[in-house]
Amino acid sequence: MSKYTFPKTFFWGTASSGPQTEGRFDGDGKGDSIWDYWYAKEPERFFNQVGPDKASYNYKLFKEDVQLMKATGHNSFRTSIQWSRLIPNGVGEVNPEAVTFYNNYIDELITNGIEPFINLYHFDMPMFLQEKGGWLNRETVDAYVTFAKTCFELFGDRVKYWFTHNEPIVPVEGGYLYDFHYPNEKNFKHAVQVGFNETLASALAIKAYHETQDGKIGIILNLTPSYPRDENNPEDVKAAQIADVFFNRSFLDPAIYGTFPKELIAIVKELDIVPKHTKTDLEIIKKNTIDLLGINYYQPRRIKVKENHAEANPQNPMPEDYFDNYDMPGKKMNPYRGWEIYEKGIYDIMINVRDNYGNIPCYISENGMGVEGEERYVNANGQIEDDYRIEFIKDHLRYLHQAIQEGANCLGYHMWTCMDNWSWTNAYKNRYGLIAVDLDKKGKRTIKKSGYFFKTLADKNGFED
Ligand code: BGP
Repeated sequence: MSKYTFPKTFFWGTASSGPQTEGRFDGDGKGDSIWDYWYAKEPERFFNQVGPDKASYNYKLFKEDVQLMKATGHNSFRTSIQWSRLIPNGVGEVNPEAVTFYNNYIDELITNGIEPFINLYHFDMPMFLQEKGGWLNRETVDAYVTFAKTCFELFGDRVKYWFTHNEPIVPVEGGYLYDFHYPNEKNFKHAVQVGFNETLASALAIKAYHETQDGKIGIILNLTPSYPRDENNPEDVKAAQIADVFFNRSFLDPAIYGTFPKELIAIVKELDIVPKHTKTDLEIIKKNTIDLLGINYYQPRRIKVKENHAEANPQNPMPEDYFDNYDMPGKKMNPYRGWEIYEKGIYDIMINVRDNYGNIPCYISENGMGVEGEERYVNANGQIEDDYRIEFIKDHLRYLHQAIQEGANCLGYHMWTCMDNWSWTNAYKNRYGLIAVDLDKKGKRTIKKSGYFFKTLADKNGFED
């Protein structure tokens, strides 16, 4: 029998976000985000045409939710403050209903012994700012910094773990390269500008935080280890390194070292798509780096040298002009999400951070498995028996444990997610929660088998098998 015990004070919990859980209700004063706008405009882009309007009713049910977090072993929990809820137009008036809601939610968590981790931006641009260009517009950076400062002033006395962004590469990919977020552009130049402005906004928020507050501030990145098809083929290896630069190091390097990878700089120069910036911007990015790294891990990236040149269009360059994705035979898949499951990736990320990023304090800020049709696993007592999720957790934790044994500075493990929630255009297709949400019964909650497993895991600070 093997025993996996994690460090004392390890963070056990889950992550979620405001737009995916809260919902919108009469009198709450929330303004439109890009999601409210896009859903109203093109509901058919969302699975079963379900929008973000009710989400998981967390705005109404947060007290019950905190009790359920306790029942499932949480000592910490992440959510995000919706910018368009706190400041409905993105700039200007603060919404008093939002202040009351977030104060009550944060206080409820703390009273129940759950450390709140708060993220500032989770894909949810206020529509008012998007109309003026969103992250393409430098004014959005200033508006974001004001939003961040407002959050620190209002909640910083109690919240000691802050994050500037969740997965900042995703708005770049979804909104400006691959058409899965509003504004659905395919424009590499814009994509690069958006990424740069997000990085600058993050550094400015970190600066403001360190000047006035005493907790920790970081960023949450979805790291997708980039594996070459053939490790002995230098061309495959080079292609995998370029994919790593685009999708991981583009945010990881500035977050930790305050600089952009030289390979990335060379490519944007070659393509003449260097983002607009000043010398001062670069100094700000250089000086204001993170205290703590959140790592979301779902899937690796398999890469081979570019073989298919036919699709490249010089008028409209794309990252894929530099590599091909490799469909590795025999890989283990989550068929519902279409993502590969590769447990050792979590270990490889940790070792990379240990060896190449100064072993900065980090934690797993998301890891999880979205499954469609979980109703078929309901037992006679109404509980979903999601043994596949329990196996998924254990399979990843064994590798995480090994990395910690080998010196990785990992402070915790958060699952995605607590309650089943609204997954952007996938809406409620794939369920990720430790707790089921019945949308036909106004969000009625039922703890899944994995929720009870997680409670034991957290109580014992590990598991045996
Ligand atoms: C991450 C996001 C989450 C969440 C999760 C699951 O990328 O931070 O917001 O949604 O992935 O992915 P999806 O909802 O696309 O299935």
